[in-house]
Amino acid sequence: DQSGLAYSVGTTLDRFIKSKQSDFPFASGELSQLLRDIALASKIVNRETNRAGLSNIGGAFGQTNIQGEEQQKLDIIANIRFIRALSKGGEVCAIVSEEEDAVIDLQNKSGKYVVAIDPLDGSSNIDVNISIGTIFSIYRRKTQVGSPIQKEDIMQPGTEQVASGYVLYGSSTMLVYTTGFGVNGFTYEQSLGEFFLSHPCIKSPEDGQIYSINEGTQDEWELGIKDYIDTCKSRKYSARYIGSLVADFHRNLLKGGIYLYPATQKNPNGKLRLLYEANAMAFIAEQAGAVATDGNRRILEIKPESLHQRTPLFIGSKKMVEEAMTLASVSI
Ligand code: AHM
Ligand code: MG
Repeated sequence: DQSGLAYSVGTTLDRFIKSKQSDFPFASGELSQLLRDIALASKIVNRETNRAGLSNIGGAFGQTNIQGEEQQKLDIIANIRFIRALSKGGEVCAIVSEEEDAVIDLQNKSGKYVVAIDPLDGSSNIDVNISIGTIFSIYRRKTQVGSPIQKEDIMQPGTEQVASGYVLYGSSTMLVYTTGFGVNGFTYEQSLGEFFLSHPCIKSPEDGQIYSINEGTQDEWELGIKDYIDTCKSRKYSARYIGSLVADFHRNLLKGGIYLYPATQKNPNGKLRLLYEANAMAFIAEQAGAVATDGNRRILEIKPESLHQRTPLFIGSKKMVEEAMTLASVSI
């Protein structure tokens, strides 16, 4: 059921998740609970993000640290908040986080889900009051529930995701997610402390007129990428680059556009991480009718080899990504 339309705009996230449980006839409701846990943690991070500018003013919120410790950075706070929410919920057995070198094994005997998360993406934008985001992927563990976590539970290709999503802390805060039955977006109403369905059944325009790439590295791109960006310019497309994947992706998803992070000298495999950045966005993109590739392969089909593996990423409106890839392959 792709409609989501049986539910009027204004439905709360909780109610929406509950009503969608019938998409999984044999499910026990744990995935629903897990999504609610993530939503709760994102509300806390939203609160911290909103007052980030004040967080270094000692005692402004009665938060003076009695040990005299330095205030923690927002990305660390977000990491702690999400890990806490995911550990307490009981549905998750292991977490992969951008902020942690190793897999976090929660030693949870009943948890059947694995979560990969970038708790606060867009690090260069955190201190300067520009949109940032949280990105998450949810997998079902492959080995038996209750047994020790194995590599195969963690290193799953994106096609195995049971859900993915992002939270955008922007001019308003939004949570967008998919469980493989279309994409729905919810806007946070601060005064009520609730996410409300505001963007049911998001579909990406097939074509668009926005391109998003860090042009400072132009001299390092393969020729085809440069050809494509020159084509965008010849058509007077708009260049838009926030430097927060969530924000750039979200805008392009709604308006039509392409986001590109190719290989560069500094990042020969691209910059973005497969497990907790590219896969989540690729699942959402495909569910909305858009496309995500590393230049050769569908992002979702890449078999991960390491936890923090990077990948080039070309994602967005179908026609734009296809044209970019055609030019890229011509020049090889
Ligand atoms: P981060 O995880 O350190 O925040 O890096 C990921 C971010 C993305 O959100 C963004 O699209 C990209 O890095 C921007 O990179 P650059 O500054 O190289 O253009
Ligand atoms: Mg990141």
